[in-house]
Amino acid sequence: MSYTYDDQNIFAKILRGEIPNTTVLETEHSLAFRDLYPQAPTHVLVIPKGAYVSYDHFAEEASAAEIVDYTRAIAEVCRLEGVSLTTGDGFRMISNAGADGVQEVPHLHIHILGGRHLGRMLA
Ligand code: DGP
Repeated sequence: MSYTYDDQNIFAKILRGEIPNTTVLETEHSLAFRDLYPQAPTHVLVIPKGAYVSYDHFAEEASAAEIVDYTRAIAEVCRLEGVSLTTGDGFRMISNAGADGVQEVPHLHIHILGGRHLGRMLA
């Protein structure tokens, strides 16, 4: 079975400039912007510009250049937001996928949360 990508999802529209966003960082292959409904003082979504529905899709099919760019963009956002271990007190990364993961927007995004103690979370 292969991955299915719906190019009418909200983040695809953000990438096409059809919906506004508050950009934190843009790189060649990645975009980071503020979550519309922040759950913490820092709540940034980092997405690849390519059409990937989930992390497993991205990891399997993205180029090495896209993967390096995306990985580094996430770290750079943490630094810029003052939550990295070099600039602050830490952060949490979450990526929901599919129905069981309760993924609302079907374009890969990693949530970066920080700026407060986030409590324990495993469920
Ligand atoms: P998830 O459940 O992991 O798919 O989270 C989707 C997140 O996207 C959720 O935290 C709210 C956020 N979101 C939904 N619509 C928009 C939007 O139009 N703009 C922005 N910036 N964030 C959005």
